[in-house]
Amino acid sequence: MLPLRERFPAPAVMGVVNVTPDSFSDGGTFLDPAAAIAHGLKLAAEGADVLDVGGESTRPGSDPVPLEVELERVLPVIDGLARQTEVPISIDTVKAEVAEQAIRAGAALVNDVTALRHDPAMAEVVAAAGVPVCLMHMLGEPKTMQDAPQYDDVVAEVSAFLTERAAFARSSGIDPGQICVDPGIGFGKTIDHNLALLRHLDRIAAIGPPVLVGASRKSFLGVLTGQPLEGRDVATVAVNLAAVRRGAWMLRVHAVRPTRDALAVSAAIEAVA
Ligand code: HH2
Repeated sequence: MLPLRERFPAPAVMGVVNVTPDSFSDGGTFLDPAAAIAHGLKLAAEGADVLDVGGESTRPGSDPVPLEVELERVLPVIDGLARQTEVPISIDTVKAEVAEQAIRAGAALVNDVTALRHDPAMAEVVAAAGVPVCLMHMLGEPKTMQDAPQYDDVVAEVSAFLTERAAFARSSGIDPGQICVDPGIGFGKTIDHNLALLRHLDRIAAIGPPVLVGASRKSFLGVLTGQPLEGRDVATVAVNLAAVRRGAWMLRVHAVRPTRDALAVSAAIEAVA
């Protein structure tokens, strides 16, 4: 399989399709499979390179979702999208069983916010299917991760974690070219931690694997701008342009159009001799 960087040349865009009643930014909006599929097709038409389907919220304070419930939410959406668009589908899950069934239904990437730590069977499922995997940093668990996150040096610690996880993924038989890493903006991080990771994203990129960044509509943008959730897409674009300049490869966003437009303008300027 083509390495991720060649298959999805930077800067690539991942559109979020949350099939949950409680996601922080769009919970409940797309719980009906038909609505979720229609939303995914809209994001594909707007230029998403990947559609990330998730059935379990990982917002701060959220509770885990039982296996059967998660499967019921994501499988019809993945199946429907896979039939109606060529855009590859990613499954956002920490459960090996969900990943396995999602891949059978048409998913082509696994996005694991625990970086293969939650479910001991996950690495094997990914390796056996030969699909790409995203390894994300999270301090603690969603239920408690924002209580009082502390680091001596957040960039160094997140870099060391992602380096170790990428080595673990390789040692589990996952193709090195199919691994990407993610600093996990908002996952056990204060505003200052998020900003430091974005400011020094080049150090995360220097680890080696392509870097995914998921800052879309997150609460630190609300604090910085005073905007409610629905007003954070301009701030999201600003973060994403800064991230791309520092080496981000793929941007995970709820609104694909604004990020695509900003990237087009930025690329046109950079292309001038
Ligand atoms: N953020 C969220 C979920 N999955 N995956 C990666 N790789 N990186 C992220 O930053 C990331 C992620 C949280 O955002 P969202 O899906 O909108 O909310 P929720 O978890 O509440 O469904």
